[in-house]
Amino acid sequence: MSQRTLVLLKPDAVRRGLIGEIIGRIERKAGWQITALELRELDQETLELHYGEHKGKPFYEPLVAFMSSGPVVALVVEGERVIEGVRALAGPTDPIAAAPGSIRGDYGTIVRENLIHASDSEESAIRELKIFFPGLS
Ligand code: IDP
Repeated sequence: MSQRTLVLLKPDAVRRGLIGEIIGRIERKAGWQITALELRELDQETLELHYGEHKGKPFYEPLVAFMSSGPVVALVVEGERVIEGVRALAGPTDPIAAAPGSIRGDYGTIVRENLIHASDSEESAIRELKIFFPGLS
């Protein structure tokens, strides 16, 4: 089942020089392809669309401030079961609870600054890809 997912390397990953390390892990999975890639700063409107489901939660405002604190790398990744697969590579939201070997488990300690976003379902992937890569067919 070939799928498409949205991945964001968050500002902490870019600042810490982990772009290559994280993209390398994604590239090394057999058969997955990076089909779009962009370094960009996210404005408030984009973040509100992307994280709208969290609006009103205590972590929302600091999350938006963090996500606009520096550039992110946005990627489209395509391949076999890539939505579930990138979520597995990333690990759970809390990096301390994430297993060593996962991206968050290997490099993170702070829940907010957990290095990577990956769409969590086909529905989210379609919605998020439209926000970040509206030109995709
Ligand atoms: P996910 O990124 O693992 O799918 P979500 O629940 O969708 O997790 O949360 C979005 C992002 O918001 C997380 O990746 C993390 O950066 C931040 N976040 C979530 N929960 C908390 C929290 O309790 N404290 C601080 N930041 C949080």
